[in-house]
Amino acid sequence: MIRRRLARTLMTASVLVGALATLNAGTAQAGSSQCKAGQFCIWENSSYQGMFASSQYDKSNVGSAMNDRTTSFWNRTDHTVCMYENSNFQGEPFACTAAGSSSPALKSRNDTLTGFKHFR
Ligand SMILES: [Ca+2]
Repeated sequence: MIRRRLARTLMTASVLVGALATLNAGTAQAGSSQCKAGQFCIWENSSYQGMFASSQYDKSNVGSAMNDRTTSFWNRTDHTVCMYENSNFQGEPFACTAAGSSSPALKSRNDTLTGFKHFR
């Protein structure tokens, strides 16, 4: 487990710099109001609380700060967004969410999101 986590950390470190350029991340003012129209939004904790990140673009890896921490989400786009357990959209998405859908608490796949992809 520790070894897997370390490998993952090393892997994400290389893409972190690029990811931060377009990923809006922050901890201030938690809550669903953080999520702007047109964005796919994720939070570290249930009920849209804790660390937050959002993007209108595909994210092959959300970065080490948010990797494997997503517990709630809101798809505030007008299209489907799929969530992936692995970086670079490898494997099948573990969930695809319709436009406008949200969840205050992911049940079966809590803390597994690494990337997400927009399907316009
Ligand atoms: Ca979490």
